[in-house]
Amino acid sequence: MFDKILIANRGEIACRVIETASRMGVRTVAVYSDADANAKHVALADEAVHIGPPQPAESYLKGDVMIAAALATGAQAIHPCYGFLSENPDFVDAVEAAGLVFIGPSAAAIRAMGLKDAAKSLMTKAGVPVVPGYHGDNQDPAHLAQEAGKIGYPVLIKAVAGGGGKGMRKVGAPADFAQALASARSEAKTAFGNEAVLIEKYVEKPRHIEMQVFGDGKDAVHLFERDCSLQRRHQKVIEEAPAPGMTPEMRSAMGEAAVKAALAIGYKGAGTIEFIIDASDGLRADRFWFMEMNTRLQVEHPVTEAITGVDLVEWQLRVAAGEALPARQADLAINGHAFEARLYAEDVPAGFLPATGRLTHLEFPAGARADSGVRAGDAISPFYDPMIAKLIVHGPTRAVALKRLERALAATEVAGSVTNLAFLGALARHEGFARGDVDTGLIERDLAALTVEPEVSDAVRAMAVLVALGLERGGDWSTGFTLWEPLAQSIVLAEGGVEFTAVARVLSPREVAITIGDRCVACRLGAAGWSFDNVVGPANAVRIGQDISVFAGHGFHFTLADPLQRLGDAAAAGNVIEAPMPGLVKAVFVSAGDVVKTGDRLAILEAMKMEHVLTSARDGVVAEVLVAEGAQVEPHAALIRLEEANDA
Ligand code: MV4
Repeated sequence: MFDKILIANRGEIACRVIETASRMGVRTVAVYSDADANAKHVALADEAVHIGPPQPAESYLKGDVMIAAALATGAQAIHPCYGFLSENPDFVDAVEAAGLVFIGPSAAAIRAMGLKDAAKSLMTKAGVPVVPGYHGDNQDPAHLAQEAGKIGYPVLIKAVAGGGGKGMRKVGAPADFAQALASARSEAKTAFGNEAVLIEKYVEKPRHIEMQVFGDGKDAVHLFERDCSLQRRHQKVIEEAPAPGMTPEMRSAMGEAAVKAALAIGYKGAGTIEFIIDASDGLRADRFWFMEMNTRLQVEHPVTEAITGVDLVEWQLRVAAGEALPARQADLAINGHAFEARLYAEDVPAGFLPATGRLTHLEFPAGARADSGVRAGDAISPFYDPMIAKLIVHGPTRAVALKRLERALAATEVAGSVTNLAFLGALARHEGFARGDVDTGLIERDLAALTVEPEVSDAVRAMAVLVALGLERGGDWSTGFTLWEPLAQSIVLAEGGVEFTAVARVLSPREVAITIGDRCVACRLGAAGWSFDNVVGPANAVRIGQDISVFAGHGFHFTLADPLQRLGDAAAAGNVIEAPMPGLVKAVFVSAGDVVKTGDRLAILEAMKMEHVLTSARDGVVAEVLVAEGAQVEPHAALIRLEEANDA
């Protein structure tokens, strides 16, 4: 086994690989860009090497820099994880030329699967079913149109260098073929610098089922299937293993085909054979076809680990270190059912836009595996994939595992960025999904229902008010509980930019009546936490600065609006003179209507035993004096508001 390996990646997958390596006694070297100097993967590794600026092209995609870092630290092997350099055969060649081990397949295996047309020909020869179609060299439009006619419409035009649906066009009738071909070609040329296409029979109601394979260069096994049909715009959302509705016959036919595919290229390491399934008539052993092979560990590998008990990263290290396959096919079996949900920092109502932000609060539930590359306090950077975590659950049956997924999602707490948690929760409760009726069109068909924003209840609002008042654990009348006077307090909270006012009347340390609009919520603190109108309410809530998050199945986020603070925010525009620190207003020299010039004395603030003279930063007219002499003020409190001389 290796003494030390370098992990040429970041985020959750770098953390995942480091964990297994450490468990096996293998020392780890992390690499990091400027954006990742304090990242979790760096903290987990035994040592770390800085590799460049945040842009991936300048850091995580630099093969020569990775190799130099491995040589400098005495690492014997490089683990590429997924993405970045993981499927770059030139990198594999360079790693080997430097006398290092690439933890993954050979460059030749990666090249053999790199182009769709060549891969399809190879698979056909190996006896693996491929989608009926044309994948020859003749790219003449008339010839392609003729081939499309032979295949029978509808057909799908695909870029041979394609991926992620780019350069793909469905054509329903011969009359539309020429135009679709031209547009697929130009998209492929732009995206991949290769305009060659192939034509396939269009598969109706497709399901995406992939087989996990593992080889040692001589022999290969499969570790059953994963169903990744729940996708949105080619982004997987929830994956599971095994596939719902899979029959033993179809599983062994697909497993056999996947092993044939791996053996055909002398495969070494973890790989995935993607199949497309025509599910228009259920799962049938004669309706699956090879799509492509991913020559790396996949994002969704944990569902396979959950049902087989195999640590795929351990297998990767052992095979790369020269060991034979750790198990034979007959040793492998499926235990129960597993789901993985991908938790993203993204703005679902805005059309699933990637989001950024600092995660002020992050809690995962016990009872689920959470693979995450971030901790509370870490930022989601705009430079990388905005995935926060993968939540993986396992159960004896699909129904039990799905319930566990639903509960795990409801108990996941994130503050500081918007997330897709509510969307994942809606999917976990989707009836068709619960029936196992999955196909790649499910999300798009039901998008409106799946993206309905969760309603904010009065209980959730009342909880936010309690947190704003510092009452989440009840009031303590003996030590500095400040609500004696007044016993009623008015609080302004903003909810998605819309403000509401709540009046809280503290009746006792454990009883508060909160009025929001024309409703009154009776809040009572008992052994199980706060109840609202006698219903036990949200489990948890946190306040970080002015931001309050209440967790009640989803995160609901509020901002505490301090009227002085709101005025203070205008200071950036130069209109408001703020208190630079907490203090006592000793004197105010101006009143509304006074004309002031740059440098004029406006007020004196006494703070930290010193007097601070506040002067005007510009010429103007005093619009408003917001404090009186003798007032105690908070930092950033607005003291005086100016306006332009000619505004008045
Ligand atoms: C197909 C297909 C229907 N018929 N091929 C999309 C990305 C690429 N990996 C393969 N894709 C498809 N190929 C034929 N002959 C439908 C898709 C497809 C799809 C496949 C898997 C998962 C999600 C998908 C979403 C839309 C279309």
